[in-house]
Amino acid sequence: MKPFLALAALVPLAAAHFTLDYPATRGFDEDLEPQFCGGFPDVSSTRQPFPLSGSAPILIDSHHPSAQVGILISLDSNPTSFDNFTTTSTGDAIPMLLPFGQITGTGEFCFNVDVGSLGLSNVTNGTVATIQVEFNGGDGLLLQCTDIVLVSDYIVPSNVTCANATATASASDSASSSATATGSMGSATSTPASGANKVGAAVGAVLAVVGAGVLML
Ligand SMILES: *[C@@H]1O[C@H](CO)[C@@H](O)[C@H](O)[C@H]1NC(C)=O
Ligand SMILES: *[C@@H]1O[C@H](CO)[C@@H](O)[C@H](O)[C@H]1NC(C)=O
Ligand SMILES: *[C@@H]1O[C@H](CO)[C@@H](O)[C@H](O)[C@H]1NC(C)=O
Ligand SMILES: *[C@@H]1O[C@H](CO)[C@@H](O)[C@H](O)[C@H]1NC(C)=O
Ligand SMILES: *[C@@H]1O[C@H](CO)[C@@H](O)[C@H](O)[C@H]1NC(C)=O
Ligand SMILES: [Cu+2]
Repeated sequence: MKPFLALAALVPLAAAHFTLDYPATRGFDEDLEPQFCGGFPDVSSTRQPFPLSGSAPILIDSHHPSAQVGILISLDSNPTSFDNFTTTSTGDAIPMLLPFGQITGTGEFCFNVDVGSLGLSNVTNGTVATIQVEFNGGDGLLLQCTDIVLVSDYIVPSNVTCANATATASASDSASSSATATGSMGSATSTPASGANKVGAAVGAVLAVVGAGVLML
């Protein structure tokens, strides 16, 4: 009973976070968002088409006044671990689809990515993939996944608007900042190539923060 009450008390901290809006997320549950694929480990039954090559938008909505954002891609049909987003089944390294960078302001953000630019072998029309967005707005690492099929010359729907919100930082959001978690992601920014280890460290930091919250009551 007591741990349950403690977690309920933490909910206001989690009330901000972020959503993945395009390609559509597997699912969103703000309490599960720190988990692998945002707590939705199962592949979607239908995959969304996504450009095989050329610039393509990924849209998120940030509810934190500033955040670190990085984007990973896995070519496995059913990725089950962060390893599957850093290494192919044949052992080749997968570069980040978008290296970690800083965004400032709340609202919609658009990141232009190009799967073709990664130079991955055997990626052709019809290859399946999963994109995982990593986000840290100061309350720990948060994750969202989307399942796609890569299609030649695919045109993204015209209602997918690639634009960034202007900064509208709110005072209540900044209260959720956690120096510990921000520090972990800060170091990931400078060394994107070792992202997998940093992800583990950041997830550990989140669990430590949650654990501390439980112990305090
Ligand atoms: C996914 O990662 C796990 C280890 O985390 C590994 O056992 C598995 O072989 C990987 N899948 C593929 C298809 O590479
Ligand atoms: C590419 O596909 C070929 C034929 O299916 C296979 O032999 C080869 O191992 C694959 N290469 C990689 C890097 O996956
Ligand atoms: C790519 O695959 C789609 C669906 O399978 C097909 O409709 C399309 O013609 C293919 N495009 C090319 C350039 O092969
Ligand atoms: C675009 O329109 C489709 C329906 O045509 C809708 O399902 C989708 O959510 C819209 N996407 C965005 C980003 O508004
Ligand atoms: C939005 O901001 C991100 C991060 O600064 C940047 O990478 C992206 O190009 C921007 N998108 C647009 C449409 O300006
Ligand atoms: Cu949050």
